[in-house]
Amino acid sequence: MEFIITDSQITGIREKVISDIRLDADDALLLYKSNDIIGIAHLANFVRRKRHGKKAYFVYNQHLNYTNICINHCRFCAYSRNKGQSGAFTLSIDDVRKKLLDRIDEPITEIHMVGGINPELPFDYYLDLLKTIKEIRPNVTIKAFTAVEIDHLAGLSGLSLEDTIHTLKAAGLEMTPGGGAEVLSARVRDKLFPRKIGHDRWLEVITKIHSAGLSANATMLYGHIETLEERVKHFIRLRSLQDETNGFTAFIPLAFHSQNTPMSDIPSTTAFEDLKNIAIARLMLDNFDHIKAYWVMIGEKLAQTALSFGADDLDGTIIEEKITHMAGATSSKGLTRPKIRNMIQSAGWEPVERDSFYNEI
Ligand code: V47
Ligand code: SF4
Repeated sequence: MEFIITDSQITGIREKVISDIRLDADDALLLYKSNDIIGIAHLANFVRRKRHGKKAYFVYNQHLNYTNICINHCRFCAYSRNKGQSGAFTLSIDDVRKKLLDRIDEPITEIHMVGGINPELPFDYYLDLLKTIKEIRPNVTIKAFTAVEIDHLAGLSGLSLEDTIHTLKAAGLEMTPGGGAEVLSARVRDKLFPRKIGHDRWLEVITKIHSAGLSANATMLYGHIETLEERVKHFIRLRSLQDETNGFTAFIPLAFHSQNTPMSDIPSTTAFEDLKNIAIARLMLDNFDHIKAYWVMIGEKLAQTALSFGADDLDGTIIEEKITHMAGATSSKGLTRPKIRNMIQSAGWEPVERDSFYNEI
């Protein structure tokens, strides 16, 4: 395989990638500092093709946000509200039932459900959410509650963290979304999300999720105040945990959208940065099967291009995305199957509809 690398600083990394030698933190920093985007793309695409050939995955999913009332007040969040504030909402179990029934004729295979940390909701509410979804759609996979929510639920349930997770699993939880990781750095947390669990606890909760036999994803919120070194540390922390548990399914980089947040002066990430970040994630996270180009964050056109920069998955149809759109995302709120298939096919890849665990449908 011919690689076109023009930056002599990263030719050593090419040898490592070809020989399947794990990259270290210094390699990742060299890649971040290099402007040889085509060279980096070649390397990431080599790894991506070795794992997945021509396949590019998507899922037919539905997002449910059960509440936006949240006591954490993360500075990057445009979605959350205080109780009583205009726009604040909490879905009743009947509202959830209605949202599910509204789309009952669609071939949805995954429900993605997250919400704010709303102190008024009892533990039983969360169990009822899961049971209601399973009652109405017995065959969907429920991917719900980030490690931040699971930590909060352990506080509510009066049970240990392990028993809380087992109780949620018994009610239908099968997988957790990657959110809440943000950047696994104490410095960034102190500045942006001091009320949310720190990186040690996030990793601990994920370890327990994995050991309960549930799968979890991992995200990274980038493009705010984090340094390149902090991004790299984030990768290394995720990779080390994956070495231990092998419980992560996919990694999803999340580009920060600043509109309607206290950090609205921070400009959007650029296409160059988004693509480079995806490629470096593919190269660093050698023990993750899947890297998602989340079209909601980076737009449909860039997500399509990202399939040649290491990504193998576009996430899903979604229909009603709130978190990023409240922060100014200009992507669609949802995509149809033919649209996603066309995005994949017209970029030269083979569309594969999958379930949450990447079984082909
Ligand atoms: O943790 C919040 C992020 C996350 C903003 O696992 C923002 O398949 C950008 O977990 N700009 C939640 N991002 C979303 C999440 C997710 C999304 C897609 C797929 C999966 C998966 C998981 O949303 C939060 C936070 O990092 N977020 N505000 C914002 N203004
Ligand atoms: Fe709350 Fe999540 Fe928004 Fe933070 S990102 S304020 S935890 S809803």
